[in-house]
Amino acid sequence: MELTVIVPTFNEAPNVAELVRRVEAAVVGIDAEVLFVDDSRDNTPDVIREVAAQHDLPVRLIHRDTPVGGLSGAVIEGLRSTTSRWSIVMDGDLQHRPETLPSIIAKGDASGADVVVASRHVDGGSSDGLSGGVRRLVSQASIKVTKALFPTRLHGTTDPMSGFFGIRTGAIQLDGLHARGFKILLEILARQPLQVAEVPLVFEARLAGTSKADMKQGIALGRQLFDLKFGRISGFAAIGALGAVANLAILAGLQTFGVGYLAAACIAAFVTIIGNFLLQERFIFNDLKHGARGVWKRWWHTFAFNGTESIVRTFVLWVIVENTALHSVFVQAALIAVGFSLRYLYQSRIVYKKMSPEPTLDDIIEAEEARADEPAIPVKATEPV
Ligand SMILES: Nc1nc2c(ncn2[C@@H]2O[C@H](COP(=O)(O)OP(=O)(O)OP(=O)(O)O)[C@@H](O)[C@H]2O)c(=O)[nH]1
Ligand SMILES: [Mg+2]
Repeated sequence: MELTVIVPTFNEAPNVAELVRRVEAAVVGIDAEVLFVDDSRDNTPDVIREVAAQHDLPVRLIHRDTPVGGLSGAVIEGLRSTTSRWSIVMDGDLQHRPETLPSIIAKGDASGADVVVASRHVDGGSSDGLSGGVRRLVSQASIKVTKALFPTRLHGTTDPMSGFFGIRTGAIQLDGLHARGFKILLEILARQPLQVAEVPLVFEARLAGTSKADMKQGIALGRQLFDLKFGRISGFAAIGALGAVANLAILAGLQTFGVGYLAAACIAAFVTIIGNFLLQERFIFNDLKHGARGVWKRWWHTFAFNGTESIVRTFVLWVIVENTALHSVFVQAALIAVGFSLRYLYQSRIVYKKMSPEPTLDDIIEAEEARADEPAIPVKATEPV
């Protein structure tokens, strides 16, 4: 197939019929399909099925019962499930004109680009449909900041936050992408060097339904930028540093209440390991945890490794300090640095490792036991409709 139009949808029922009608008219002469990746909580999937039955244009639906990674996760899932020559990602509320679709492929083929961005900020483009002057200002400011942070990778685009873009299938590495937030194009462009071309985007007002953009998306963008710029390890280090400060505060605090220093150290270590685990689950590995082992297993792995690391580190500290002239604080600092690296490797490679699709014997037994308790396990529906 020539083109898959990937449309992420969240409660977009009133827009589906008009969207499919306009896409079908726009792609005449192109071997195309529409793929809705839907996380709706309303009747959008039913509407998609009804509308699909009324059109010759092939329409597929992936409805996700567990919407991992929100809008970005939906787009990645869509990209994974197509082998068309081009994939074009487009909003489901008709803010993106379907009539632009053929020009994206034409531009990509003429320029040889991997990615074609429909941009509001080139000649012929406009962002008039963006509701409110404040939102337009915020949008422009965030583009400036983002481009300043990634001058090389984003050199080829004037609109790295656009939700309307084409991808030459196979040109990008999907595995390294972090599925979170609204700005999947930014994620794609910042993580890998790609050849980018642009076409103008006239950004319309949303046809019907309600916006899902809110303050939370702004915070998510901040976190995405931080992670893209500094990587996961710096966030991990920040949480580790916070943990170290908390550890000392608890140690000192408990001693003022008369708790002995060894007992206080154990309590401080325990509390900090729990605190660090919760923070890293929420902020550092939140995009990996869904594909990894279960939360209790993640916790026991973390606890066992951190506990063992503390004990071994203290023992090595004792051996070195007793047998050399080195000062204990310097030795401890060096050991903490080594321990930090090992902990990071262990967490990212083992605790949050994506589990293989082949189940182990333990998994099969566990699944059998769970099935006996719970007769109906909902499954994801990938249906041609
Ligand atoms: N699958 C999926 N789609 C989503 C999710 N959140 C938003 N979308 C879809 O992504 C597209 C963009 O979301 P919008 O709410 O229109 O965001 P926006 O265009 O920045 O905001 P407005 O200008 O107010 O429309 C729409 O098609 C939404 O239905 C989600 O969590 N999962
Ligand atoms: Mg919109």
